[in-house]
Amino acid sequence: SLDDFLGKKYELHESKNFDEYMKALGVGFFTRKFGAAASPVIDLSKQGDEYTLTSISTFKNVYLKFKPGVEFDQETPDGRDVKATITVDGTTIHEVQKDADGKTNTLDRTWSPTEVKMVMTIDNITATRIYKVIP
Ligand code: DKA
Repeated sequence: SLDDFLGKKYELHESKNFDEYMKALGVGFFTRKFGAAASPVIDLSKQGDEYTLTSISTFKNVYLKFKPGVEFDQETPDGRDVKATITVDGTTIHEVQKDADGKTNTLDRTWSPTEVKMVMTIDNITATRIYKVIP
């Protein structure tokens, strides 16, 4: 289950179509460049029934706190305010973000012992990011 991966650290290893994805989100030039240059290290922790997905990088440190199935207000790393809901399915977390215009962005992250695979989609534009476990 997802909780088997608590405390394990993974570092960004591969990123596909991320610039196109950020453009589709409306992210500006400089944020796209700094965002693309970052190699975040992520880890998942849990306090009671609340998870924290921590992402540390030169671009930004992000602490994404969520309870499965409970909608919350999220400020995205590039500073947009969205309503987000995250559900847990096996070792995958499915995140749905809705912005003020009702536009939907989905982010799926799947944990395995060797990697975390992240797939993000908005407006039929999909980006894939692979994080590799730090041994
Ligand atoms: C990640 O966690 C990427 C998350 C995507 C955030 C949206 C745009 C960020 C702009 C730098 O690997």
